[in-house]
Amino acid sequence: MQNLTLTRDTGRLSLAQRIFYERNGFLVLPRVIPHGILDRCSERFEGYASGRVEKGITTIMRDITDRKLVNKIQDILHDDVFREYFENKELLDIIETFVGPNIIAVHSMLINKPPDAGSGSSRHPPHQDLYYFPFRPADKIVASWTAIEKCNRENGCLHVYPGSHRSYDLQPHGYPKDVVNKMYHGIQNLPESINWIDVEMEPGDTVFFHPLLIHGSWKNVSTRTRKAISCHYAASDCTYIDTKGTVQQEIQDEVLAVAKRRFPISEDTTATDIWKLKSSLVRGVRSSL
Ligand SMILES: O=C(O)CCC(=O)C(=O)O
Repeated sequence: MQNLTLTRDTGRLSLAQRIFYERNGFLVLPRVIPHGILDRCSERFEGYASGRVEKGITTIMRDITDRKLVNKIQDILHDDVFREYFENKELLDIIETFVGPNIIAVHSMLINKPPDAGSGSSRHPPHQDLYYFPFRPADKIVASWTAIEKCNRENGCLHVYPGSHRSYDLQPHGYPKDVVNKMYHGIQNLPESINWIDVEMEPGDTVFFHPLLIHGSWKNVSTRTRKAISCHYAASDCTYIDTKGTVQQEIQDEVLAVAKRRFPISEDTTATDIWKLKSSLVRGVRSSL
């Protein structure tokens, strides 16, 4: 029997599925989330994007080229409609396989990806999500990303670099030279020869991936949107790290600066305080995170 270190046997994934995740750093499962939940999330997104729903702590992100286009809303864990997704029992049963029984939702978003406004800004450059997270261990963090609408190459599906969670440590990231949206940092020096796998999905299908997996999403060259809802979950016994002087310092400073501009928070607030405020216990008991 193989030594499996990234998953545990909770009876929810087969051995073959666990081995696939351990080797490749991602796993796609069909029909995890019912369409009714996705329809309600999609409608709620339109409420935030149009300003009909009071945004509160939610961040509304706009396309850098066409500011009318809302391409993402972030920090939506407090919203009862979106919580139907983030706290979905079947979803959390699967998450338990990756992070164990005590689960904190640490980062939440609904990504809209409208048809490209002409500059290529709908592309999300290749990156590792761990770059954004000031806590460890990486192996106890997992992303879930669920298609709300059909996702294919044409409307800018995710693409992944299988096995990169094992072959790459956390890489330096930064803004690429071409046009990208705010906070869309990417890895600067990737080999040209990567065999990207396109993750084409139907509504309700969900991909789970490791935070060191190198991934991005293509430009939307279709005339339709590509909506998806996503959450990162971590074991509640993960611990915060000091990012000062590391490849993560720049992005943590950016997160903190944005929060200080938006909210009346004291000068000594740290990026860790912001992450604590943004996260929410969804199963089991809270500890260090
Ligand atoms: O949904 C997308 O287009 C990209 C999402 C992604 O890679 C991320 O937010 O880390």
